[in-house]
Amino acid sequence: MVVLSQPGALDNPISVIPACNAVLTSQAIPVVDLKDPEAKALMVKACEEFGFFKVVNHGVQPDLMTRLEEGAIGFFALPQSLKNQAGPPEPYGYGSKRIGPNGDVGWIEYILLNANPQLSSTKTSIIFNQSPQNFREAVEEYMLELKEVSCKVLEMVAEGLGIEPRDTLSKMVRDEKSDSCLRLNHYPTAEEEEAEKMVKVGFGEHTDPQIISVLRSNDTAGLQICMKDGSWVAVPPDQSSFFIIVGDALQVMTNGRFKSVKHRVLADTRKSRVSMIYFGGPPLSEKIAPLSCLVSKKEDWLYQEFTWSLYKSSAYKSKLGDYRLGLFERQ
Ligand code: GA4
Repeated sequence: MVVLSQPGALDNPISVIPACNAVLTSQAIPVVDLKDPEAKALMVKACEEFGFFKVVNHGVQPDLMTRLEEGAIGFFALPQSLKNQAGPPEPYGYGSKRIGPNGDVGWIEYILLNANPQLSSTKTSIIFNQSPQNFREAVEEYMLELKEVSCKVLEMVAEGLGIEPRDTLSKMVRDEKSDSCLRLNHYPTAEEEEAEKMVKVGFGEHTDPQIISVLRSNDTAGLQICMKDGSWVAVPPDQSSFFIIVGDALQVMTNGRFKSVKHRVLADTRKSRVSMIYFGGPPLSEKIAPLSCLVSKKEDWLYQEFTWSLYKSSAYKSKLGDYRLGLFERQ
């Protein structure tokens, strides 16, 4: 792997990988039609095998996705000095190239928004004050819709696993204190000649700490998921579908039956990529532990119980690629 430094801009360089290294297949990715009578069982199978699947027939209007994408593109097109006023993200707000507080970098700029409007930060207000009103409206509408998609998927998964009541998982995301968030990512194009030969690491490999993430992107490739054997598979973009990502908290609640999938974005620097991800998280005070209906004996628990607040603060002390659940495994 070749690493090019970005003089003056960052303490750490953004990694670049020769494009020819990305020899990957994509046939493996499961697709679940929400209207399919077999959908629940297919979701469970996909979560066990991949921690990842694509959802079609989800009912979210394409127009809402387009409005949000256009709003995001409008914000990212603002002068850098204006965007910087809404950053750095702590953790909410505008960020550029730096991801998280511990030195991770990527070929990316982004907005991170709390889904709970009561917890909106000053930086969030700066974002919306600099954008047309319809951007704020699209964000609010999208968050409501995506909360529903997340809860619907979690209810189907719960039914597929035989968890009762069926809202055991979804109620954490539906809770008014749920610690969910929305991320709008922009992986820009690059001007250098290098762009022809190289792909830059847009977002390095990581798992999502929350229960479930629902990703939608424009039609630019870049997302890759890691298979159980450690190989990487490129996910073909599909702007009309959602991609479901199992998070660490769901791995714990299923006692490891579902694995939070390691994923990354390798940016194609000839075509910009815009993605929007809703992260469904529990309330900060929620206790996360293997569900008793899935593991009856406590001695079979693979993880200790923790509050979401503790896990989140531990995640923010880690580097992006760290295995964060290691600290919470039982001996
Ligand atoms: C990964 C999933 C979400 O994008 C995110 C990220 C967060 C951030 O960018 O602020 C983290 C990362 C994510 C995991 C470990 C910590 C926190 C950056 C980082 C190094 C918003 C989240 O919740 O966790």
